[in-house]
Amino acid sequence: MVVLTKPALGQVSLPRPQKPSPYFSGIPVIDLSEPGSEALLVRACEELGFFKVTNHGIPVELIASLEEEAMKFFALPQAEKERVGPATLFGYGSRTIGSNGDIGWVEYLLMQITSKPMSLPFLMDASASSFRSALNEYISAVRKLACEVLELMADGLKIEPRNVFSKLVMDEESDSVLRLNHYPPCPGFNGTMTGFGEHTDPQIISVLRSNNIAGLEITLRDGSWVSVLPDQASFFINVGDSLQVLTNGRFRSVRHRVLANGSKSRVSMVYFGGPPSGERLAPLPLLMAEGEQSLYREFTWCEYKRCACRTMLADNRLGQFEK
Ligand code: GA4
Repeated sequence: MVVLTKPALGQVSLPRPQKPSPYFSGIPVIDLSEPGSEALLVRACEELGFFKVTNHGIPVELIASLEEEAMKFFALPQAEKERVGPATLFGYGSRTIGSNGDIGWVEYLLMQITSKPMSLPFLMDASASSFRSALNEYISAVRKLACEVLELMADGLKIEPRNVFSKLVMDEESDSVLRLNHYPPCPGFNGTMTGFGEHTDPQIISVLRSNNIAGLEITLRDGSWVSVLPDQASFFINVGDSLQVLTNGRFRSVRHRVLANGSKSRVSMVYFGGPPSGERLAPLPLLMAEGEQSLYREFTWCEYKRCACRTMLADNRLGQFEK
């Protein structure tokens, strides 16, 4: 009889080292305190599907306190962290991403956001209460920021009501996720390892904040990879697949990846704003020019998520829904 045992995490073969790409100086910067930024923002969504926001109004203390809690968690003994996972979907995960064999030099906590405050039942000790309050405050601030950015997008596209996108992530039933990622240093590598393989985000919008350690790379329209200069004081926004569909391909869901650093820990905190499970996703008629055909067949978010769970990170998931 052949007995198949799951390899211990330490034995998972690691992704091949990669060479970092050149820094790109053209990442659009949207200053939220400047009136009239909506046109710039729309251009950034069309051209790159990615931009940076400054003057976002989220207090540094709030960001620092969640980062500190996350680092405290990742510094726990492995056995303790593993009590919280492995993440079939939610919980703690290390090196394995999703359930179809993707691996990366990363450990993470993946948490579902509901309309109720996070309870973190998996964290039993006293530290759970400070972690919980840092998470809850961070989530409400970052959801508000996502909402503001989505409303500016509607303004820039000159469509009404301006909450046409934001209502999807503000809904009580929104299916949103928070991911805390830790890319530990990889000793012995002068170059870098794949921390999180290339993919697009399935949701509407992703709001990312990282510490000042580089690693995030995005593709430009010609398919070339570029590195993003980290900026711990700002947030980076990704257009997700669902927003690409709602805009009939006008906005671009950005393909991105993370390379782990040879000597320093990178920590990122990402909010993925998704619609309610039963929400039908199709191009907004308001955005279609006369005679314009929809590029996608209609599907629900639940259907798309199920499809995401069956695919590998690098797969072109939207391809299955193109007409
Ligand atoms: C990418 C964006 C989010 O991190 C995530 C990821 C999810 C997971 O980690 O379970 C997925 C990935 C992400 C897309 C394809 C599938 C699902 C891993 C994977 C191989 C939480 C999400 O929603 O989609």
